[in-house]
Amino acid sequence: MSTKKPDTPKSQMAGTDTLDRGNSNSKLKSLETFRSDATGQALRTNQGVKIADNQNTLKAGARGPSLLEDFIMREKITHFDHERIPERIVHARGVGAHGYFQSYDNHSALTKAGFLRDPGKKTPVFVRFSTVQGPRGSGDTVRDVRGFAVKFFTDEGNFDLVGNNMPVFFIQDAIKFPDFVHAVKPEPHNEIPTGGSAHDTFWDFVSLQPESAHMVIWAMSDRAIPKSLRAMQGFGVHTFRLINAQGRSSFVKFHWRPTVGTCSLVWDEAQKLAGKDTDFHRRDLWESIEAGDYPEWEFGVQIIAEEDEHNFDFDILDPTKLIPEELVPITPLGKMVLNRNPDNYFAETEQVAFCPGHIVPGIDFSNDPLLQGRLFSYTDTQISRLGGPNFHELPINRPLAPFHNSQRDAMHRITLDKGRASYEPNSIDGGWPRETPPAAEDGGFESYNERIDAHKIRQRSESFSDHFSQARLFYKSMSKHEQEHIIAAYSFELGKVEREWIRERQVNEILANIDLQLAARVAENLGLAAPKKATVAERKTSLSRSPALSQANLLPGNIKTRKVAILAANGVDGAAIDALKKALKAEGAHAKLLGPTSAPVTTADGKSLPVDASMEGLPSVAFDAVFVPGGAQSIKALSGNGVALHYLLEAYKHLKAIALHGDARELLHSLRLEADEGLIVGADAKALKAFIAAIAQHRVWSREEKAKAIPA
Ligand code: HDD
Repeated sequence: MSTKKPDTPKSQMAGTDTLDRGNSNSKLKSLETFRSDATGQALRTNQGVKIADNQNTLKAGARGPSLLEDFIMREKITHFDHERIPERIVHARGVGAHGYFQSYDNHSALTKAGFLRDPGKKTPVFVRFSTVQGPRGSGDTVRDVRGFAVKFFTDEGNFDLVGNNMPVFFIQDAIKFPDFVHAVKPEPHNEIPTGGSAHDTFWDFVSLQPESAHMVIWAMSDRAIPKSLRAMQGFGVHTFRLINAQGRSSFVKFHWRPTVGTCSLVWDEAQKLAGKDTDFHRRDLWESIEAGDYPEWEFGVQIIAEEDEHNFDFDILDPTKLIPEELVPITPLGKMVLNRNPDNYFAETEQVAFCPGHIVPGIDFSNDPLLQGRLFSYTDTQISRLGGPNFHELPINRPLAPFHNSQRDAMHRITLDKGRASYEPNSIDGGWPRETPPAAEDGGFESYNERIDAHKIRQRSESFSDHFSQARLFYKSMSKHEQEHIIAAYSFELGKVEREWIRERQVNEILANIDLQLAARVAENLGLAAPKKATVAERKTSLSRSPALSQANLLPGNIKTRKVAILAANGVDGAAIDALKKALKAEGAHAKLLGPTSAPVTTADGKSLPVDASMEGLPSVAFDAVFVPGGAQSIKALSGNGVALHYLLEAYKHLKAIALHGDARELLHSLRLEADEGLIVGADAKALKAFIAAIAQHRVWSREEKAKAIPA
C-alpha cells in the first residue's frame, strides 16, 4: 500500500482501466473496460451530471427543512440504502486473489481440456478462500474447514474447481446439506456461537450421523486452524472424470499442494489471533502478494483407470473417503501462482460466483451424490445472492471465452444482443449462433457416454457404509503431537456441549468406533466413563497408516516467507540486527523491528532506527519466530517491560523459535526458561544457523509438554 500523500487531481483523465486477470493478452484486455479509476475525474451523479456541492442537502433556507426535489441527495442515499447484498449462506467470509495457472506439459493423453494441453499458456485464475460457518465479519483463525475455490478463465470457457482444504466431506448425499448447515451454523434462538462448531446442535447432528466421523476428525485436527491460506492444501474432494480426445475417461481426484508447505497454528494462538487480528489470514495473503512473495501451489491428480473403479475397499464415489496417496500417488499437472490482489473487494471477491457445474470439454462429473446435488445448488444460490440469472455478466464472472446464445433479458442484463432471432434454429440471422460438434480440439461440450441401467430408487449404496475405517486411518497416521491436538480439540468442543447425552453419544458411538484410546482420553477430559468396546466391528482394510496425511511430513525444509520479530529498546546492538536481517533475506524470510513504543530506538553506537511497530501493535502471534539482539541497556529495559516478557513467554508457549543474542541471554533468568533446540542462546554464526533451522521446523514440538506450564 502506498503511504505517499496523494496528489491533487490536475486534469480530467480517461476513466477506465482494464481487467488484467494475470494475463498479458492485450486482445482480452481490450474487451474489458470495467475498472473505474476516478483519478482526475469530476464528481458526478449516476446520470452524469457534475455535482457542485456534496456537503449540503438542498434546504428551504440555511436552517429550514430539506426539499424532496434534491435529486442529488436522494440518489446518493437510495444507492447507499441498497449497498448490502445477502451474504453466502455458507463460506460467507472469504478473501480472493488473481493469478494464473500453467500446465507443466501437454497432458492430452489424459484430457482434451485445452488449458492442460499447452505448457506455454498462462490461464488466468481467480481464487477465493473462505471459512464455512461464520458470517462475513467473523474471525479468520477459528476452527473450521477452509473453502478453496478456483475459477479458471480458460479459452474454452470457465472451469470452477470449488474445493476445500480437507479431502472429504461431512455427508454423503446433497439432500443432507441443509440439515448439516443448520446444525453447524449459530443456533437459531440466540445466534451463538459465531465462527465455531463448539455447540450442541453441531455435535447433536454429527453424533447421530456416523458418516460425518471422518470429516469431523479432520475438523478436530490441526488442518482446521491453518497457519495461513498460503500454507493449505486444497482438494476437489469428489471423484471427477478427465476425458481425452479419443473419448477415454479416467477417474481423478484433484489436489493443490502449496510450495511453502502445509502447517498450522496452535490452538491458543488461533484463539488469540481471532481477537488480536480478525483479518490475520486475509492480511497475510494480501501482504504476501504485495511483497512479491507470490503464493504458489502445484496442481495434481490421482488417476484411477475406469477399469479400477471397484478395486478399493471403499467406494470412490463416496465423498467421505479419500484415496490414500500411498495407494494412488499424485501426478503433477501444473502450477498456480497468485500474483495480484483485487482492486475492489465487493466487485470481485464478494460478487464472484462459483459453481461446480462450470466445466469445460475434457472434464466431467462422476456420480458422487454430493457432487450431483451441488450442480444444482450453486447456480440457484447465485440467483438470490446476486439478484437474477445474469450474474455471469458481472466482470469477475464473465468468461474470457466469448459467449453467445438465445438467453435474453432478466434482471440486470448488461449485454445488448443484436439481431432479431433469439431462438434456434433460425433463418433470419443466418442461423447464428450455431452448435459446434464435439471434436478433439475446440469442439462443443460432450458428456461422457456412461451407460446407466438402473432402477429409480432412494437408497444409499451399501458400498458407502464403512464410516470409521478412514477416520481411524487418519488418526493412526498422525504424529504424536497431532494426535494430542485432536484429543484436545474434541475435549474442548464437547466440553462446550451442554447436553451430556450428546457428549456421551459422540464418545461411545463415534469415537469408540474410531479408536478406543482416543475415546478414553476424551472421555476422561469430559468426566465420562471410558467406553469398553466399539459398537461397530472394525473392517479389514488394505492400509493401516498413510504418512502423506500428517503435516509433520509436509514441510518444505526452508524458511521462505517466514516472519521474524526483532525486539529492541534503546541501547540495542545494531550490528546484530543487521546480521540477522541479512541472513533472513538470503533465506527469503522477513524481519520486523519492534520497540516498546512506535518511536525509533537508538542503537548502542548512537544510530536512530525506525521501528515497524510497537510490541503491542504487532503481537507475537503475528510472527513465526522472535529474535532478541544484545545490548546491555536494551536488555535491561526489556527485562523490566511486561509486554516484552509476555511476548517471549507467549512465543515460547506457542512453540516458536526464539534466539537470545549476546546480552539477551540474561532474559533466560527473568523468564525462568531453559534453552532448548528452538530456544537458542548465543551470538555466533552457529547460533544464527540453529535459529534458522529451528524456524524451518515450524514449531518446537519437543517443548510442548513443558510449555503447558506457561500461563496462556
Ligand atoms: Fe458448497 C459455497 C465447497 C458441498 C452448497 N461451497 C461453497 C464454497 C466452497 C464450497 C469453497 C464457497 C465458494 C466461494 O468462495 O464463493 N461445498 C464445498 C465443498 C463441498 C460442498 C468442497 C463438498 C465436497 N455445498 C456443498 C453441498 C451443497 C453446497 C452438498 C448443497 C447441496 N456451497 C453451497 C452453496 C454455496 C456454497 C449454498 C454458498 C455460496 C455459494 O454456494 O456460492 O450453494
